[in-house]
Amino acid sequence: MRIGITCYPTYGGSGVVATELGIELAALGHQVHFISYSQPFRLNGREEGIFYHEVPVSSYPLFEFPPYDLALASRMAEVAEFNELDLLHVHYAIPHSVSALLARQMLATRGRRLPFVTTLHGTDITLVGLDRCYLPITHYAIQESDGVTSISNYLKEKTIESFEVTRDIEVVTNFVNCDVYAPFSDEELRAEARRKFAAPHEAILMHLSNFRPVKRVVDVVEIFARVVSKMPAQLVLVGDGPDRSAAEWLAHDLGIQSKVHFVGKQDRVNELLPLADLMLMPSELESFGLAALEAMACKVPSIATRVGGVPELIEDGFTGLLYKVGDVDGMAQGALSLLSDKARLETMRDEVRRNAQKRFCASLVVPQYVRYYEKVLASSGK
Ligand code: GMT
Repeated sequence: MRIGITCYPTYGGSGVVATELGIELAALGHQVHFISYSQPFRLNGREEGIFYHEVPVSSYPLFEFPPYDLALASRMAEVAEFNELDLLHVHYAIPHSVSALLARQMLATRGRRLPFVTTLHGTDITLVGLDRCYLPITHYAIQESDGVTSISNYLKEKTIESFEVTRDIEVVTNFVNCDVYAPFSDEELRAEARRKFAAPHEAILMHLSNFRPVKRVVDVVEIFARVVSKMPAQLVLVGDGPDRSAAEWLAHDLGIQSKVHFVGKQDRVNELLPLADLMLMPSELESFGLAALEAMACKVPSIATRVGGVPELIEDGFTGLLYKVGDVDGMAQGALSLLSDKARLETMRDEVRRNAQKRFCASLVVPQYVRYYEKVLASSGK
């Protein structure tokens, strides 16, 4: 198949899923065309079968808000026509599904069919999509998509309930390439690599996100402060975003700044995750929790919140520990209890890796997308 993919190309879970999907599809022999305002950050531009088409957005003094969604629709139609795309797959409903709808209509007037699949990721439904200024158009574009997938059952139900969507939604979960996201094969190498952040007797806690308020990064620092007051430990925060400075201030105020490492945005998080003993994901909401899945594949269990789709990924007590949002005392207690019980931690470490491989491996999930594309193409008469 020749597939066009549109996503937010910078840091964020939906862009990561879209990019990893493109890479996996190309590896299966499909031709993949990314269409967005900049090259997705996990692409290096040399992957076989993958092409990137930039969307230029010109500004003009009259345009206080340059219309990216229109430029995107034009580019989608052009790329689809020049490269004979079979379908478009857009990640994150706003505004990508609306642009795809326009591109489909433009091409229809030229006698070409261009079905599109919209994948719902989370805040496009739970936050942004419920904003009155976006709700009617998001609802319309979801209804009019040729196919709609969501990354968890939670998000599917939420979409049906909040948007009163009446069409079918297929659940295709987030996935991880278990060969790329993997634990160290050698404990000595792991111990050596951990020295970058911690002495041998210290635990490493990690957090990975875009530091938006929904991630509650300040809670991460609060949890760590409670842990480090009881045992030697270091905290590594991967990513960047609006709440970074609040977290930095808190680390300073609590006097633990020398043990808190803000490493910023990283391209190869698969090299950092296996260093951790535990992942902290105290989010206000997660439709799935891709960061926790990536950690699981690297043999790292999460201390997380029981929100959204997280319980579909993490079984409390078995593949991680789940708490109420804001329960920093509980999460710190949970982390301490696991870190001080080596046998229990080891069992859980093995279990999370097994679970990632058994349920969420790219080789299992990506074919679900391919089958879904085939179904959409068949029902749209292509
Ligand atoms: O919250 C983020 O990290 C970004 C956001 C996005 O759309 O880019 O992530 C959402 O999509 C991820 C990939 O499908 C999910 O794993 C995240 O749970 C989801 N985030 C939220 O629901 C807050």
